[in-house]
Amino acid sequence: MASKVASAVPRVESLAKRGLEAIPTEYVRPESERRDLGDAFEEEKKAEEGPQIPVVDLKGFDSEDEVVRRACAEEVRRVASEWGVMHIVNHGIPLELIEKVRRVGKEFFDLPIEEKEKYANDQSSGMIAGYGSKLANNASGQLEWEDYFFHLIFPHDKADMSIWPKNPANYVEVTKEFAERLRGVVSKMLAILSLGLGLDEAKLEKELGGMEDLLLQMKINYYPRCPQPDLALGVEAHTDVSSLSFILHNMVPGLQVYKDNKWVTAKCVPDSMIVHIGDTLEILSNGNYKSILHRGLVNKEKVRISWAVFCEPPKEKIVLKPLPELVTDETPAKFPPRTFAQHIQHKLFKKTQEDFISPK
Ligand SMILES: O=C(O)CCC(=O)C(=O)O
Ligand SMILES: [Fe+2]
Repeated sequence: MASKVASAVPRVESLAKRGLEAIPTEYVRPESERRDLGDAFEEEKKAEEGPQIPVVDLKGFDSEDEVVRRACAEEVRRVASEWGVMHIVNHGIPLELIEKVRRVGKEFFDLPIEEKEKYANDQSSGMIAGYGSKLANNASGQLEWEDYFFHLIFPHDKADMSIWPKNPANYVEVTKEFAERLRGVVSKMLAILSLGLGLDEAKLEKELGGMEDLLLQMKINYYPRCPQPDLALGVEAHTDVSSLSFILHNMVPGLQVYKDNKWVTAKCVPDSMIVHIGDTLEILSNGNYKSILHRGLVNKEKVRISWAVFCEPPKEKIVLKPLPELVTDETPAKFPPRTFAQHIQHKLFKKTQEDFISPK
């Protein structure tokens, strides 16, 4: 039912704090999706047996030895083609800095909800940066079990610092430093992925807008404990529209990726970051690199926090299409040319059509 209660967006955190035994129906997934949902901790245990998201060591890429560098690029290429997602270790970001990022994010979410509401976004007027929760955007009113904080973190001159959390006091300093260091890792990953496609190392970075135009957007996902984790999702199944996405979390499981017709639960790998190939790189690589479907489970015991950083090309400036070097008679272009904005629109339209054809 469409209503106009735009003022009070329900925060999942406040629902969770009420100690409900049953979650409100808007959070209950449709029957077809519920069949394979479960508590993230139990799913993590079950996952011990099956296939695992590969762990890739980036150390080799810093070597002076060209053979070692190429071997590292080949491993990343293989995993990006077969999985589209990997845990990276030896990524070059100091672990103390990552700990600080985790600390300031947690401290922000530990603030009372009224404090966080001062940063509330206004999705109806297109202001998506800030503190938010999903608004129902389809007929079923389906919602996700999470609140979030979303903001652009790089380049610094494009970031609107007025909306960054002022509490904790070191949030800005820590996040800025993290953004800078992560930007270095983005360049490194793009160089490795370029090499893997037989391209010049600087190619993908340039195609995506380079230092000035490639934007890093951070979304801190806050998933409260959920009394019925087998009925809900923290984040519904999607592929990221970004070029690359980086994910850190507080070592609580939840992420699942869809591989070979099965959901694979990501293990918590110490000192690693998760990297997803997003749609934009799938397009540029003409499908050589895969943007994998993924979702977030919730659990009964522990709050999960994840930090997703999406590396996005500019909305209008660049037309995304398979790189000519990768288009041949045998491998024709798999994707039509689209700007990033058009790609997002196209996905939204497709989703609306699906909801229309099979309302959940
Ligand atoms: O929390 C996670 O691990 C994944 C979140 C995610 O997929 C997203 O924010 O796009
Ligand atoms: Fe995602």
